[in-house]
Amino acid sequence: MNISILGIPMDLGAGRRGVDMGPSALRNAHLSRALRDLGHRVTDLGDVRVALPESIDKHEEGGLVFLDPILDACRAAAEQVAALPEGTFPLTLGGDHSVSMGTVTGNALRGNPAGERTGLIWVDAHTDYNTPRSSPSGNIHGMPVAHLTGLGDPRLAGLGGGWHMRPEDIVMIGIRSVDPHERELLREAGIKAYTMKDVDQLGITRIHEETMERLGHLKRLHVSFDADALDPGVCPGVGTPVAGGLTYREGHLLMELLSESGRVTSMDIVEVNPILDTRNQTAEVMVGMAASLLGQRIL
Ligand code: NNH
Ligand code: MN
Ligand code: MN
Ligand code: MN
Repeated sequence: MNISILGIPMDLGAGRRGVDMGPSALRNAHLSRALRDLGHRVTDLGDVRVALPESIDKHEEGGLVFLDPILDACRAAAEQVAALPEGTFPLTLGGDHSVSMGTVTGNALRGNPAGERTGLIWVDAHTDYNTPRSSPSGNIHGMPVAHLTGLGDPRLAGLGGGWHMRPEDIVMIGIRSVDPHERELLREAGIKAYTMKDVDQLGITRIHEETMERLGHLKRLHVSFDADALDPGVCPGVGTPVAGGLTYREGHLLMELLSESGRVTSMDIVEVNPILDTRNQTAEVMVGMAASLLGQRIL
């Protein structure tokens, strides 16, 4: 397969600094080499240009922190991804999770004259379904899925022109932290979310089967993998750790099963924060997750 790597070194959407170094940390953990060793052709497109928080005002408007520069970076990411040739697998590196408004939009619109729908598998401790009104923090990384479905601020929700994700095309896995108003919005939208309780009770195998069935009508599937979905013991380098996450093997099993399905067409790795990490462990673990999704097998 042809894989194109694109970094979005942005921490403007998060409450803590440092995820802007995520793409470097992942490259330092030998991302390209790991994928080449699996037989893929890998092109690293470098990074999207992102404003530095030091060089702009931290203005907050309507419950949104750093709206304009985040919009710019998401637009640039969407454009670059949408322009990739068909048959290429885009592997996009955050950055905080607000980058996914750009990457998912770019992937959904890429080479798609027939308007095929795209499914979204959101692997995260959080549901990221806040709007500016429901958000307790104003941090845009807690809002990408809501905006992808058209809720919230019209500028962020308008990144895809008139395009929006359909709530029924979204499945979330690993969930264990949801804000009070966010919970109501999720319920209203009817988004399927597998909590950690579901992971404990059903197991990853069953969750994967149900996910494939639920998204069975879709030809394009995007996996957005927030490093904080994994347990903080496995991935300590994240800004909003929540205890009781996916184990190392649960993460790999999910990626292995998705890989075997042959249906995933793009992926993000986000929220890797090397400042908060231990010897780049989180980046190394996430490189392993990408490798499992892209065909690495034990035997
Ligand atoms: N729900 C919180 C908020 O909206 C935290 C979001 N943090 C994340 N999401 N890391 O994945 O501010
Ligand atoms: Mn997230
Ligand atoms: Mn998260
Ligand atoms: Mn819109």
